[in-house]
Amino acid sequence: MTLIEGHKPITPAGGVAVWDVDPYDTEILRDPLEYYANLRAQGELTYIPRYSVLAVGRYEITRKVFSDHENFVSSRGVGLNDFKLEDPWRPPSIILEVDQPDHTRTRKVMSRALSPKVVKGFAELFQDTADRLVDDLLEKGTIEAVTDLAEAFPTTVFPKAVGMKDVNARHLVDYGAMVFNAVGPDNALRREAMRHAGEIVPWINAACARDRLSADGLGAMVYASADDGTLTEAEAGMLVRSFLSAGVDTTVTGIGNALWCLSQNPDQWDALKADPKFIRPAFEEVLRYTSPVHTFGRTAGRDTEIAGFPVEEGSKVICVLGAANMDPEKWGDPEVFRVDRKPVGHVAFGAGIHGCVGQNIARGELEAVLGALIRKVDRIEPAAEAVWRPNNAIRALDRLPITLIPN
Ligand code: OVV
Repeated sequence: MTLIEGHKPITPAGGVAVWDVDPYDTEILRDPLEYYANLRAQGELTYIPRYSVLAVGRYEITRKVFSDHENFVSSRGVGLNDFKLEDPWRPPSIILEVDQPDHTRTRKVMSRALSPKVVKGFAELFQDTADRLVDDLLEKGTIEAVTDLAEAFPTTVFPKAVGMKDVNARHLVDYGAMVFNAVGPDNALRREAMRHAGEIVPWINAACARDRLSADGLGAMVYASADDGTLTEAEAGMLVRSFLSAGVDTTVTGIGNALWCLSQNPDQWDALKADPKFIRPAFEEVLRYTSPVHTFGRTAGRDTEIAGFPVEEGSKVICVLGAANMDPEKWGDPEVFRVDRKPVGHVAFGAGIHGCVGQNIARGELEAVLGALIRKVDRIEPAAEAVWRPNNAIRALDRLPITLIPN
C-alpha cells in the first residue's frame, strides 16, 4: 500500500464535503481566519484530498472528536503519520502519544507535578522575573516583543521550574518548533525545522537525565516516581522530555499572542489595566482568539462515525481547534477580542483525557507577565507591522515590534 504522509489513504463516505485546500499552506498559516470560516462552511466533516485526511472545525464536533479517546486514538500519532504504519521521527511521547490504560499512569505523574499547588510555589519566581524583565524593557522603550519578552520569559523561568542545570534557550525554542511542525505534513516548514535535529535532539535527550536536574524542580518530582516504582528510570526521562517539548513554545506563543491582542486593542488594554481581575479572563480570551495550538489530529482506531458519516479505521482526522474557537455558532462576535468575555469551553488547551496537563503553569506564567505589565506600563503601541511565523501546529508571531510607554 502506498501511504500518504505516512498514513493509509481513505475514501470518504458519500455526502462528506470534499475540499481542495492545503491547510498547511504558509499563507493560511500566517492568516488563518478565512480558512477557518471556509472549513466550518463545508459542513460537519470535510475530506481534504491533498493529504487524504478528514477535518473538523465546527465547535461542537471538533470538541467531540478531539475528546473521544475511545474511537479516536492518540497512540498512532497526533499528526499526519500513522505510527502503526511508519516510524515516527522520535520515540513517541509516553503521555501525548499513548492511549488508556498506559496514559493514565503517566498522566497522573505529570498532573501531580503540574498541580495548582506546585505552580503556586513558583509564583514568586514568575513574578520577580516578570517585574525585572518589564523594568529592563521599559528602559529600551521600543522592543521586539517576540525575542525580548515572549521568548525571554519562559526560557528563563521554565528551565528553572523544571530544575535544568544547563540551559540553552535557543535549543529549547528550536526543539519546540520541531515537535510542533512535525505534527504536520512533510513540507518545507517541517524540513526546515528538522534541519538542526542532529544537534538539538541529542542535547534535549541528555538534558532529561536525572543527574542534569536539580533536586527541587518538576524534573525531580517526576524522577521521584521512578524511585517509588511508578515509573522506570527511562520513563521518567521521557516525561521530562515532554516538559521540554510542550512547555516552551506554547507559553512563548501565549505571551506573544497576548501582547499582539493587547497592542491591537488599546481599549481592551485599558480595561485590563483598570482592573486586575481581568488578567485571568484576558488570557483565556487570548487563547480563544488566537488558538496558539491551531491544529492537532487523531486516528480512527476502529470503524466509527463522525456526525453520522461512516469513518473507516485508520482515518486521520485533523481537529482545527482555531476554527472551533472562532465558530459564530458557539461564540458571539468571535472576531472581537474582549477581555471580559470569559470564554468557558474554548478548546485551546484541547479537551478530554489528553487536555493540556500544563495549563496551570501556563496560566501562572501569563498572570505574572500580564500583572507586571499592567502595574508598570501605561500604553502598548505597535511600532511596526507584526509578522507571523508559519508552523504546522502553532500560530505564533515571528516579530512583534512594540513600544512600551511607562506609567
Ligand atoms: C507537542 C506536544 C504537546 C504535548 C505533549 C508533548 C508534545 C510531549 O512530548 O509529550
